[in-house]
Amino acid sequence: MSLYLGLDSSTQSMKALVIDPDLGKIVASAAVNFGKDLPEYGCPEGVLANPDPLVKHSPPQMWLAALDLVLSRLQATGVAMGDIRAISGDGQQHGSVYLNAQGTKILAGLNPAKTLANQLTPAFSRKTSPIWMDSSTSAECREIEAAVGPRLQTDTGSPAIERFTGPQIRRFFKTSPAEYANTDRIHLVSSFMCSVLIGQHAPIDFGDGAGMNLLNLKTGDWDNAALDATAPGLRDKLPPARPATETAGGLHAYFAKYGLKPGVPVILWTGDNPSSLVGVGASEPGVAVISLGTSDTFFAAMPAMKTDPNGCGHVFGNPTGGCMSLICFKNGSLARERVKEECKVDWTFFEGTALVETKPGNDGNMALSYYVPEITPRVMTPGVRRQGSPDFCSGKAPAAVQVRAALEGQFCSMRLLSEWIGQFKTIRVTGGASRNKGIVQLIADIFQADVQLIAVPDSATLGGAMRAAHAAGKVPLQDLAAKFAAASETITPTTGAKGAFEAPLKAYRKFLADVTK
Ligand code: ADP
Ligand code: XUL
Repeated sequence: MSLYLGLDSSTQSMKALVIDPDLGKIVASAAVNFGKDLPEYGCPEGVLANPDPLVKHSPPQMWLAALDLVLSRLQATGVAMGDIRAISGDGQQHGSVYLNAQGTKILAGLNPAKTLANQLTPAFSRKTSPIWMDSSTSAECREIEAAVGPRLQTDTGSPAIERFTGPQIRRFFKTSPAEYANTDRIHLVSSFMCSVLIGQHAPIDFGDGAGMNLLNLKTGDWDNAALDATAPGLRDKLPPARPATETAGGLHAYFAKYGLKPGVPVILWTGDNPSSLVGVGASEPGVAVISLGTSDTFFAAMPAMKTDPNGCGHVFGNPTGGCMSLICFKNGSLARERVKEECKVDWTFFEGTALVETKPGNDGNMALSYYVPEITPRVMTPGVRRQGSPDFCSGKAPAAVQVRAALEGQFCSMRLLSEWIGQFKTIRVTGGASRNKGIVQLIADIFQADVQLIAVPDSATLGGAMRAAHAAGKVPLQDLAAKFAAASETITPTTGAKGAFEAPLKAYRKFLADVTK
């Protein structure tokens, strides 16, 4: 039997999934929720509390504790761990982990009698890891942009962006120069978790590496001007950048305690969005993907590299070769959760009542719900922006009106701000909120596209297992996509919805222009 393991180190959880390509079946899965299962780390939503709303860090030990726990839970399912032939995975993008010179030795000598978190604690030169939700680096972004100029966007795929790793590294160098000097290696979450599995420093792949403002996508190497603009001696602190199809190394003997075979190939990890591109079977151009996880993202494989004229979107490496485009909305699921709490309703209300009791356009009641600083469009001051009736604007409208406004605001913004990526007849949706049929129908109506659901909502985790089977087991990606990522259901636009969203889209275009003035 040849099994393949995918792991996903995301914002709020660590997931594991094992596939059997011969049977075309997922044979086991396990998950660890940081808030519920590891409350000792004080991160109910995966992030440490901080008095500054712009600062969002997580403890890297929490990810290590979650890796130990998810593997023991996977083993407890009774799956034949010894038949796992290769492993790959993905991490939340942009987050970074800082190791001192002891890190290399500690990784190599991992002792199965101790936990990963305990053993690696002395290896961190920066106690906490900035993650993608952080927006504290505006000054550093301006400095990097001034130094590199417009070719930062054309060559690395993005202008300088607060959550990207380069600006985060620059801020660390400026605010903690001694700790920066004491840093021997800087990893992304993805390359860090991969390094732990192999007990040595793993490369960073082109998919996740492109989220750093440091990788030249045209040469496939770190960009000297971007490195110089970020921090001194940075090239020596970064692992090499390599294609996601390469093997990082063999599994460290530490993991034999979970029944895994030491030495099985570990394929380079990538970012969660690039991994989802594979896991939803959209690694060839033509189909767009909407991922409704903690963040909402819209992405697609690109036929040719082009950058966002609005300066919000990105180009990343496609883990199967070439490039992918992406826009990310920080006020995704977490904003929907806030609206749900404020309106004292549940997800079934989002699915039915809210959208049945109101009509497209919401009688002109519009909301742009920025509970935290937003990435797309760039809005640094949080707050819900409302337009419409006096009752609605003072937050007194019925719950159904407020829920529709929040959802229409999110998905009209997504439709308008993804125009540079292209228009798509088919969109695949994934992530936790994709199980909400009300949200999915609204997406079909606003985008005027067929929306396909995939049987496996954890597409990033699945993408890791598929990439392992492809790279190490030589299983063709098309076969894997046909077996694991076929559409389970297609939702078509409601008859008559086309005209219904023309005026609201026009109004949201103006609203968005006003809030970003
Ligand atoms: P991540 O991988 O970023 O940790 P997931 O893809 O697991 O996130 O999605 C988690 C989110 O899914 C939760 O924050 C929750 O708000 C949302 N969610 C779960 N079920 C529903 C539902 N029925 N309707 C809408 N949103 C949901
Ligand atoms: C993408 C982004 C988020 C994170 C967390 O650019 O910042 O989607 O990858 O999911």
